[in-house]
Amino acid sequence: MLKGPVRFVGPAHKLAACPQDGLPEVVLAGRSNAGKSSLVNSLAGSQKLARVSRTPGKTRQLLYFRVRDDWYLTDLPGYGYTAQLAVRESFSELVDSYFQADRPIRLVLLLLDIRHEPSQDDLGLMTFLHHHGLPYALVLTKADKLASQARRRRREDFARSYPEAEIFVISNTKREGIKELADWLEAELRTD
Ligand SMILES: Nc1nc2c(ncn2[C@@H]2O[C@H](COP(=O)(O)OP(=O)(O)OP(=O)(O)O)[C@@H](O)[C@H]2O)c(=O)[nH]1
Ligand SMILES: [Mg+2]
Repeated sequence: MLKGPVRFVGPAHKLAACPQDGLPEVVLAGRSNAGKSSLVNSLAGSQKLARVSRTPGKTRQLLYFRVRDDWYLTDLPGYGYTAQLAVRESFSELVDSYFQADRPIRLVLLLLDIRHEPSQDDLGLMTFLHHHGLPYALVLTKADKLASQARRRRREDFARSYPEAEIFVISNTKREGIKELADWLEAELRTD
């Protein structure tokens, strides 16, 4: 858990509505249903902070959470959930414009379901982040769905494929790996 308090600041449906105070942001990105909003709750130690749903596409705006007065956790809408092209494009435009807007992004956490290979959208985002020099870590979610040996194997697979990336394995439901991730984030964001 982060050394709170973590509080909901508000949604931003367009770039102009994002905070303008220059505080660093840790961004949670990944496909819909990967567990981004659940991770906000896990990190904050509150199951009610960010809305989670069985139905993919729960988060439809950028949601800002402030960690103390120091930095933001930004929960992005997930990609790849809807067949409705118009809806899908307006969300992905928001996410694209967000990443290209020169915001004070300190770190991107790319959430991937540990059971699946990265999608085309995941790979596209990784290429984009790499190209723009934005540091990112891979957070493999839903580890509780695998036995420990399979879990270890998946972690090794990812480490082999992405040798330069920091990798975390977590379960939001079993609250595993959360402390390691929270401690690492606090250390990365420390300014003194
Ligand atoms: N078993 C298991 N289920 C999880 C875990 N994390 C999230 N879930 C479930 O996965 C579903 C989606 O979780 P969300 O946190 O809403 O996913 P999201 O990435 O915010 O999805 P969007 O808002 O659509 O982008 C919910 O039913 C969660 O309860 C996990 O670590 N283990
Ligand atoms: Mg969400």
